[in-house]
Amino acid sequence: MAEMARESDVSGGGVDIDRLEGEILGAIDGVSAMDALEQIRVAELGKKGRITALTKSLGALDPEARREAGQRYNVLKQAVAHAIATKKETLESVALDAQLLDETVDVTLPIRPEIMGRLHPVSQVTEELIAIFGEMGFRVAEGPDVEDDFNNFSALNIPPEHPARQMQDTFYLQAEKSNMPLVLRTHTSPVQIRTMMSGPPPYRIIAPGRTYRCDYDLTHTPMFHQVEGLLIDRRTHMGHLKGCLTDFVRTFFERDDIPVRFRPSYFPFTEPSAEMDIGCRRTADELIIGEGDDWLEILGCGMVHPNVLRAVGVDPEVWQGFAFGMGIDRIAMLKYGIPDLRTFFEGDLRWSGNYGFGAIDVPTTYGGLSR
Ligand code: 2NM
Repeated sequence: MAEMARESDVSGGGVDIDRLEGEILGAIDGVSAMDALEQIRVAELGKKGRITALTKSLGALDPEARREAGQRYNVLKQAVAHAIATKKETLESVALDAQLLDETVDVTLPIRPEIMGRLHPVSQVTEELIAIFGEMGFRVAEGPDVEDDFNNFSALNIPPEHPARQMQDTFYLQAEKSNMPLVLRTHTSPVQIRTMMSGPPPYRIIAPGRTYRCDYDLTHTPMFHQVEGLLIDRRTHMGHLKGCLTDFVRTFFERDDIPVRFRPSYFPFTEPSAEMDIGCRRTADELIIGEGDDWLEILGCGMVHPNVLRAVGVDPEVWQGFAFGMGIDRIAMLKYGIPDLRTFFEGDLRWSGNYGFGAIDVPTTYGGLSR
């Protein structure tokens, strides 16, 4: 040790480099804050730092001593730079550990209701529909909001002159390249078309989602939600349709004695077509569902038209079935007593607080749909 010290004494041209190195490394070792470490870096390696000054002083030495001292200073410089870098890493990792410890989230803490988001009634009802029809074997199918004329109209047996195609009812998009007009889907039926074109029967699907029509008043918004269902098999008949939809409304409104009736109707895509009513009672300011001798229209349905099956390449001599459609917003209003449709899309947090649902419990038919 004494030998070494003497030697570096010589190479340092009067400065004890070993002692200096020990002193600096000791200071770095003792540091516990990033700014103190930076101060040391500036004081030693900065433009006016001690080691920088030593290097500058080399010019005054004769060549032999300069070479020897230069090598020693370089070693010193590297040792100090390395010690600083290592210390910096340590400090950063200590800071991260402290931050992680400080920001720990205790997931076992009870929920604070005042900061919990609420599920929109449309989302809640959609989950309920999925639960009910899911239990009957229907799977959820989805498709794009922007559709072409074939999927939204032609394949559904809606002729070119049909009023539904008019500009007043349908949002047409500016055609970009082709002369094929695109539309915002006016119903979710194009999802059924896509499903039938993408694989062979049987089919058992529901398609919930956004739909668009040029309409805005007390009971209509230009964007609204629909669910449609499709069941195609070899021997499906109107009795299946009636049983399926009767079970549905009774489960949905959570009353197993709701009276139902089917009235003849017309849709281009079904034959025969029907509208389903449920029993209700109307008082001055209330609508009670499931009792009384008044009727309330709830959905449209029918046996899928052979022309629709032909359009998607399904043989109507072998396959047949039913389809139905209803407004999700409307059945949400009926079930949960929400008077004004337009409030659905205003994004008012006070409204969500009042009409919204807890986001934790998933509706099931056995666990209670709306509890
Ligand atoms: C309704 C009423 C009756 C319907 C028909 C089809 C398809 F694609 F299979 F032909 N999808 N949805 C349908 C039938 C929809 O909504 C009131």
